[in-house]
Order: sequence, then C-alpha cells, then structure tokens
Amino acid sequence: MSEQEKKIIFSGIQPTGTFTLGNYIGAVSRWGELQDQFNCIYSIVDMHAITVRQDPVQLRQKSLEAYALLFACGIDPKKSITFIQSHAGTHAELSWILSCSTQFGELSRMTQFKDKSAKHADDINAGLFTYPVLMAADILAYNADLVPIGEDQRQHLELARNIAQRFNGKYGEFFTVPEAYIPKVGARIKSLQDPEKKMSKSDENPNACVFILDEPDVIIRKFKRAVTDSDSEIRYAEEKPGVSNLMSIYSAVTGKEIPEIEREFEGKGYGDFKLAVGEAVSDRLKPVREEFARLMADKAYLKECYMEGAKSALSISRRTLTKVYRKVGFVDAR
Ligand code: AQP
Repeated sequence: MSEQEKKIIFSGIQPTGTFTLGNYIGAVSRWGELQDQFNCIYSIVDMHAITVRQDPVQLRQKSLEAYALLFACGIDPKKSITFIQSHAGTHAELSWILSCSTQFGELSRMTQFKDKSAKHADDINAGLFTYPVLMAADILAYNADLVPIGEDQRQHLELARNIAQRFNGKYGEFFTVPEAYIPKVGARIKSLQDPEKKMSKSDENPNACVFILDEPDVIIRKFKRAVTDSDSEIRYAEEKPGVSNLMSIYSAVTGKEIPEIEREFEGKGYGDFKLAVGEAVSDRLKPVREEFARLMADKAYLKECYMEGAKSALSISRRTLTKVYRKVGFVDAR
C-alpha cells in the first residue's frame, strides 16, 4: 500500500508522570504495532497537562522523559511523526476556531471535567473545561482517520466527531470524522487496589498503580498486594472485577486468550496467579526500562528527533489551518 493510501492515525499522551501500566496496555504499547500499516502521528501533549497545576521544572523534565518513553515502547521516529504538542502552535490556533463550533452544554457533560474539577476544586480553570476542544484540534489538524485510545477517552473522541461534523455542516465538507480505535482487551485497566476505578497516574495509593519504569521487585510486590475477592477461582466475570482486571493485564502482556488463562490456572490459588502476573509484567517491561535509560543518556538525539517531529507536524497542521482560516472567512495574509 502506498503512503498516500494508508489511513492516518493520531494519538497523544500527557507528560504528567511516568506512564502507567494502563497507559501502556490501553494505548502506547499498541502505537508501535500500527506504524507499518498506517501513517502514524504521536504527540506528548504538554498543553493538556497544564490544565492541572504543574511544576515548570518537573513538566519540562517529564515531557522529555515521556518523549523518550514513546521510543522505548516501540515507536520509531523514522516511521512515525513524533513531536511535542507545544512545538506546534497550530493546535492552539485551530482549537480556538473549533471552540466556536462547540456548545457550552456538551463540554459541561464531559465526565473527565466533572471528575477533575472535583479533584482540583481550587483550580477549575477554563482550560480544564475546554480540554476536549484542544484534543479535537490535535486530531483534526491531521485529518486523522483513527485514534487509538483507552476506553476513558471515548467520550472526548465522540465530541471531536461532533465538532468535525458541525464544522463540516457550517462550512462545507472538510474534516475527516475520526473513529476511535479501542483495544478489545485492556482498554480500561483498573486500579490494583480498587478495581472499580481506572488505574491512574495520580492515585494517592502507591500500590494501586504500576508505573512502567518500576523495578521488578516493586512490580511483583504491587501485584502480590492486588485486591481480589474472597473465593479462590481464577475466572473472568463481572462479579470478580479484581481477578478479571489481573486476567486482562496477563492477557495483554502475554498475548494469551482469557479461556487459555482460565485453563492455565485451574486448581491454583490467587498467590500463584498474582505472582505469575507480576512476573509477566516485569518481563515485558524490562526492555522498555533498559531502552529508556539508554535514550535518556543521549539528549542530543532526543532533541534532533523532536525538532524533526515538530517540523513535520507543523508542515501538515499549518496546511490544514490555512484552509480552515479561508473557510471561516479570514483575510488571507499571504
Ligand atoms: N487505566 C487505563 N487503561 C487503559 N487505557 C488508559 N489510558 C489511560 N489510563 C488508562 C489511555 O492512555 C492514553 C493517555 O492518556 P492520558 O494522557 O489522558 O493519561 P492518563 O493517565 O489518563 O491521564 P492523567 O489525567 O494524567 O492521569 P490522572 O487521571 O491520574 O490525572 C489515553 O489513550 C488513555 O485512554
């Protein structure tokens, strides 16, 4: 298939901390697998990150680390455009235009806004509210066909689709209406301590979340402490959210199907199962940790890659923005 015929993929991740196992399974680990089949564009979305308070020194460091982590997780800068969002000012410009095709009411219904405003009650800023419009701009700037995300981003993607359709309705067909690309297994990895909640970087309980740079003994300890239930059967079922979560994780990192896992652990206890999950995760993440350390020791290479990535991202998104400006009736500056 020629480069022109390939579908376009866009996805982003916030540099708000080391990626969790949820980010890895639900999103980033899949991104590398898509590179040959699609034209992929991946971004470290630092502009999204500042919708909650960030320490500037930490944010700069975390952004660089997140960028290196993308490569450590299998993304190849020669195959995919890989850039830092704030290096492409076009996203913010497009976001303004799109915000004029977004209703206050639909933004008010976003569950992430409700959750985050409850969590950060002393800083319910306008950026937190308009976050999904910037996300729509990220995607629409490249006319992406598919957006690989975890289940938690489905509502935002639905909104991006509505915004694209509304813009097309007002100004004539222009934006591709993007589709969510959500994995069958692992789209919502849950907290190890409360399997009703998603695994989240900002969880206050350090045992709730596995970070992809955690050392093997830390990973195994967190799995040993994972909440299960009072029976001892390793079976995937709605009434067994803790065990089912561990089975999804095991399935995602080993490639084994759920029935195969049920057979593998038939007659065995939770202790054996949790240890096996911990070891499988730790083995899977070992090369990621090693590659990350190697990349962080070569800042010049990282800079070369993100400068190049920004150039490519800007060249595409600037073209989109110029056409959008024309469509909405702005006077041509060229
Ligand atoms: N638990 C999860 N299971 C599956 N996929 C997940 N994703 C996030 N958590 C899970 C997917 O990871 C991608 C990047 O998401 P993000 O940048 O929004 O990261 P986050 O960890 O959700 O973000 P926060 O807001 O920084 O963390 P908290 O919630 O702790 O404040 C997305 O594709 C997402 O679906």
